[in-house]
Amino acid sequence: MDNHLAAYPALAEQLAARGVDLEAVKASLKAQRVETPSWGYGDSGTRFQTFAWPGAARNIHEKLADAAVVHRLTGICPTVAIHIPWDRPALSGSEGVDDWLALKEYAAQQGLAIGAINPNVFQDDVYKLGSICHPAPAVRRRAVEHIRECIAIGQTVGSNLLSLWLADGTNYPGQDDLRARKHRLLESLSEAYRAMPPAMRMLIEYKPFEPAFYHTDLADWGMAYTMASRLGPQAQVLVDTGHHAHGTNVEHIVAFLLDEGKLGGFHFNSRKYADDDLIVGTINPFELFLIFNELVAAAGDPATADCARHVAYMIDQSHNIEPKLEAMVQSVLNVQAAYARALLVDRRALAEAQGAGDVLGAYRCLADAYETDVRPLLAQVRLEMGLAPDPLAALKSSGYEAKIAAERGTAASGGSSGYPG
Ligand code: RM4
Ligand code: MN
Ligand code: MN
Repeated sequence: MDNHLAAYPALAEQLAARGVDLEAVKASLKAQRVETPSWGYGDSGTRFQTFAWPGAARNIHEKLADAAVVHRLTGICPTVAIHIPWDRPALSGSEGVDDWLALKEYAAQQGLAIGAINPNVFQDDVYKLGSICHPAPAVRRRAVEHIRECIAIGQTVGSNLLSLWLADGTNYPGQDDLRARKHRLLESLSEAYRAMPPAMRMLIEYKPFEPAFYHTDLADWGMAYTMASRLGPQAQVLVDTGHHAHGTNVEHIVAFLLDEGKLGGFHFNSRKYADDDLIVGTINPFELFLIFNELVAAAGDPATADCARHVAYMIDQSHNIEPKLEAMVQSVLNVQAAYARALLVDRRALAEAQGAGDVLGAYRCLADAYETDVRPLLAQVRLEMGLAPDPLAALKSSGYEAKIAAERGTAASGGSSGYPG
């Protein structure tokens, strides 16, 4: 029997003694959803090199097939975010046309649905000085048209999420007029916003630097929030956990946005230095727990429950030196563990300690939950969901990785860098 599963009865007894409603906790864990990104299944690299991985997915069909394996193992990853044009169906078929409806059907056959649509307005030569903030109207038009195409693709594939990240910014003081760029940004976003159907949400991502090094047009959550507020209720902020200056209190941003009804979603990943896109929860598991602590608290508060319920949880990672499937499953397990721990916080005791000014008593409410070994609980949840208690072991014993390595082979390493798709 699985070791963690064997430890469940003792943990259940301990948690029940702490007053935890185990059935409610397990129900929440079963209802959790995490979206995986198509680009996490393919080869990707740093600025310096892309190392080819045996069997790495080469097109959207292979990416979806791999994502389906992750969903079958974890039970909580039924949707996949796509990047346009990296995931154009035409790039995998011989017909050379994009049949998005067929792609939707292919995903459904795999037990999946297409999730967030990510326009790519950063990989064309014309975008050297920006996309929707570019000084030339013709370039802005091209970028807006691409975003509008992505909205239409979303409608065809049944996705209600438009996830926007811009590489716009400047490298040198004086290079462009900062306020003029802000006006172009709002004008372009407004056009895209008006093109969205009523059920679609625009998630606006921010990032302090890179690829631009002097200023970024959407540098932080306040700027993304301002744009989202100006646009209207269908626009919200996307928090990529790797997109902050060092020392930033990300859970505070999360709490603030939840309270304003403007937290739209996450891009989960870990970072040590910059936008490292490492496996979520590997570098900073306590921060991830504190983020989930805010989400669980907001879900339990009638004033914020609606916003909390609609938050889109997405992984945004690039796996440069690690096995893609194993990395994705590990990411999902880390997100689950953070959520499970946050569900164990004794909120009544926490509120009492806060009200009484018991500074360290309040801290210990969080520490007690964080230090609980939730692996037996998660193994039990998987058992109850009809899954293997250890998804990583199940992946290894399935032989899937060896099978795709044999079938797909290894891409020729050409010294390319960045995201070849
Ligand atoms: C950016 C950002 C976006 C992602 C691109 C590839 O840094 O995180 O979300 O789509 O990278
Ligand atoms: Mn991101
Ligand atoms: Mn990023």
